[in-house]
Amino acid sequence: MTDVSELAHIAIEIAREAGALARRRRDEGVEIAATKSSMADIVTEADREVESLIRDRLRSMRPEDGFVGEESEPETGTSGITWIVDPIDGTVNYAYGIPAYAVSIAAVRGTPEPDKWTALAGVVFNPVTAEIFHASLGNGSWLGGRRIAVNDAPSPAGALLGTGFGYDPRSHAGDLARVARVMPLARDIRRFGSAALDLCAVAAGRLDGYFERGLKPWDHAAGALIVTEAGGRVSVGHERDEFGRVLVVASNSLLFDSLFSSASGD
Ligand code: LIP
Repeated sequence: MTDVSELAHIAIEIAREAGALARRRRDEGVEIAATKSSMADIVTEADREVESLIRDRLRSMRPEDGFVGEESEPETGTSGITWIVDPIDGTVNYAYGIPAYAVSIAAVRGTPEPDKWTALAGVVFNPVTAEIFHASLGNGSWLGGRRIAVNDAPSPAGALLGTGFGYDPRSHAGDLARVARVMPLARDIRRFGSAALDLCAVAAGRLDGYFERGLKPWDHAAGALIVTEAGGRVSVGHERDEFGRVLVVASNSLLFDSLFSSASGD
């Protein structure tokens, strides 16, 4: 029987060390190492260095587990557990010095694909605010030592919603059309620039809901568990748009169906 609390404890310890490294490198000055899917999709030397630290720590603490990270080749383990890692989620914020980026580490059981895995533990750590969100399956969601829950008291003013836009400029018209469809539900929209922190904001009741097309498994693996363990609902879609992007929707249970329906219309 897997001790999910132990997996969360390991992820918390490593996320804190990795976050401290990311912040140190940010303070020293950030170098763009390369671009990926588009000119806007950047990777920094720190992304690579932080993921390497996380991978090394996991290899020594959990040598039989698999690994899937944003910046390095996947590795299949023998334990049935795989670590899904985004070393610095909110990379563009990080490069610009905006204090909204996070280390995201999740442990999942089964095939490491979002529609097949069972998330067991998730940690999202913002090293600038020192806020660490964490959850393990069946044990609730926490911000540090404080229990958190989604906001299930809808405001008559409407929902405060988070979203994001893809790196491919060709996808922006569709993204904006999606925002227009969702707007009748909203009092306002926030675009923080880190999916992991957006999902944690839903879990903590700082956002009523979040929707975005184009996330990768490492963007949402930890945050999605933190939402569901906080009493929320999360959908990671199967159908892909013309740019191959799936839709992620997360919110409290009261808002979910209407948000999912409006955000899915494309
Ligand atoms: C980012 C997400 C963000 C999304 C960006 C990008 P990255 O992840 O956190 O919500 O809008 O397009 O996917 O690239 O910083 O790890």
